[in-house]
Amino acid sequence: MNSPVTLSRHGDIALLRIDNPPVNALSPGVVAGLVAAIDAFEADASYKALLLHGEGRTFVAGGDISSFDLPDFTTQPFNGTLARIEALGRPVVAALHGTVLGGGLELALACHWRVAHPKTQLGLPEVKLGILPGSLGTQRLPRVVGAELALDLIASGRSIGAAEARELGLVDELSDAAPLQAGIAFTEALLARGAGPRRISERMVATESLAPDFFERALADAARRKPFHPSARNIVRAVQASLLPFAEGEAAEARLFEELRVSPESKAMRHLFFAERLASKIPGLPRDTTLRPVRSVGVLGAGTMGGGIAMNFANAGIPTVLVETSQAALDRGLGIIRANYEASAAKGRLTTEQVEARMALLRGSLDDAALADCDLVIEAVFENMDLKKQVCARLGAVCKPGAIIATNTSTLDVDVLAEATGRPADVVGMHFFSPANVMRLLEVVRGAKTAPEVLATVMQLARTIGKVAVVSGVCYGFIGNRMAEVYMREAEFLMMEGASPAQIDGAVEALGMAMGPCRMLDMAGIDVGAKTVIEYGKAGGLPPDDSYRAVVRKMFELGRFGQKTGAGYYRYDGRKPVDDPETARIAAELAAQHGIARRDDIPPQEIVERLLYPLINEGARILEEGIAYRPGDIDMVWVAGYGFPDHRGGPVHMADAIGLPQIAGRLAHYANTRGNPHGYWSISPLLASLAAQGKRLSDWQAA
Ligand code: 3H9
Repeated sequence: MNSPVTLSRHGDIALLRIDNPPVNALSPGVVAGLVAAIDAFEADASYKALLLHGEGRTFVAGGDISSFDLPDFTTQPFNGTLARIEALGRPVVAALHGTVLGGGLELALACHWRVAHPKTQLGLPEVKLGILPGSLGTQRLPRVVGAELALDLIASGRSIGAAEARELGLVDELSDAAPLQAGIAFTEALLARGAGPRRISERMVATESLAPDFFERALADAARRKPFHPSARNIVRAVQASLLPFAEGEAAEARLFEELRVSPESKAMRHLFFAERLASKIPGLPRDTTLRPVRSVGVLGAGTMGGGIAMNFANAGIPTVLVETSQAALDRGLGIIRANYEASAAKGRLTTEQVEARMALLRGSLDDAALADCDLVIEAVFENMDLKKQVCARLGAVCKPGAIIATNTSTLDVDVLAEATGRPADVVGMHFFSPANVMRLLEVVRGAKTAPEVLATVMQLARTIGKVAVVSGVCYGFIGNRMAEVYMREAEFLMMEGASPAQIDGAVEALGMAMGPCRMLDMAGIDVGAKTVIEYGKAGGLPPDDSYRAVVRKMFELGRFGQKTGAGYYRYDGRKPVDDPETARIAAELAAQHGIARRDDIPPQEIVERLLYPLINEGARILEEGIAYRPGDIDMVWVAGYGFPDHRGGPVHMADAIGLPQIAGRLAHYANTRGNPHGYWSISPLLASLAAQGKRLSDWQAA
């Protein structure tokens, strides 16, 4: 097999080319190729310099993440090669372009000189994988930019542009030329002026401006802000070790890296890296499916959802029209959008010009006819089947042929809505999550008749607007809300049995959930949640059980709509939720009404199991019914849409970590101890069978 690394000659310069598509990741083959190339370079004294460059769209985007799980994985061969590169007695230049990330930047830092295309992005994003730069990034970067900035860059994982890198001395020169040409010109100029090797490892980290307790405070800060991510703490320790002699820092980094590589947190986050990329691939849909152009978007409904949805497109530079039924509603919707943008500007995230440019892309109308020219129209009216059917029928008539019609329903039957348009092939579900301009998840609901190019177009568009798109089949609540339904069911039963919202939320927040179920629904709106339950009841979906979601229905009746009305499950002191005796009273009253026994000592472990195990069980049903294509899609939905902790890798990954026999055993336990009314605790056949075979849910594949 051809090596992904080749060495060729250009006059006196040895050209080392890395060609490992798609991103030139440092696979074992690339590392072996680097070793062979360095051997060849060392053996040929006629070369005056070595120039490294990457073929294709980028230099090197990092270590090969898929190799980190190999049983014999070690950074040693690569790190040893970096030491050899840096030690070479003739100048070594890296010509950078694309995304110079992780091990790619570490490779560049081992070279003596760096020239970059102005569009190059440079960074050490390992923290996003729950690890730290393991090939001397934590040691060389502080020697160039100082410990403070190095810690900021490594701990955040953010990239910087080439111009900033040039100012910081990370890059020596910028060049618009193609990377190889830029590298050759730079190296020839170096040789002409007789410049030789320069080694970062021989420098000292500047410490003059560093506060004496800098690392102590940084460590405390990491522990407080990222309690679930050991990488945050190890990164501080590794950067601190850069103050030691290089070899000692190197040893510290290697130990801290290895600790993280084998940690469950990093495994979970690496799983999510690949799950996110896999989610965009749709079985049976060829990559080259023709896309429909989307140059303009219409959004019907300028409420919280509609406004947030419109912002996504304005942010991506796509002109968007918002249609409402009254001028007041339209003014209000556009006013909220402007206020959101201005809040971002006040925080320095947008300039005033950007605010105005985005607002200029948005226009309002009271007339459906304004939607006639749009390539994509998304309806975002209230979650009510009759209303949505009427709206879909109107859109079917008004939208131009070839336009895509999307519904933002969060639970309703997309096939019914698709038929209502009279052109079901053009219809798809685009379920945004609130706040729609912030949350990364987009559930794309594939109807029975959705045309392949409609699906492919929407998946591509999701990328354009920065969303993680996951395809779901049609069912009540799709992937996310269907699972959330059983989670909320148990939250409410626990409340009626005597647990407070703070106890319920606290139990799962202690695992790292961004927000427990009660705070989540209070924020999304109790009214929204209750109407969904009521609609589901009308459609015949609810179990014949009056105690089912009795709390949310009662709260709705009482006008306790959550944060927006100052009270829901909690009472609100500004935005701060506080336990409300009124909730306890309502829960106790409902318990008495429905004959539910009360306890005042429900342990956190029971709360966790009763919230999460039914949710996992429902996930298994979703897989066996083919609603989700793969287990990782479920994990992405929960991490990107519901604040499920990334260090647990999503509910499916977490279930496998706990062990399916344990989950199945506890579901059976609750069925025995609580009775199994309406099949609440019945185990999904898939979960039961995988548990019995000692298999994992993650390994499951549709037949
Ligand atoms: C590291 O470097 C540790 C070191 O400190 C120590 C050890 C040396 N490995 O995202 P895309 C695949 S840790 C393996 O869709 P884009 C990806 O799965 C690493 N595979 O493209 C996908 O495959 P497929 C530090 C990788 O243009 C394809 O490439 N580096 C890797 O939207 C295209 O990816 C990072 O964390 C990899 N490192 O974005 C950078 N990277 O076609 C991670 C990509 O089969 N990568 N693939 O689905 C990224 O952030 C983005 O991929 C990048 C391109 C910005 C580069």
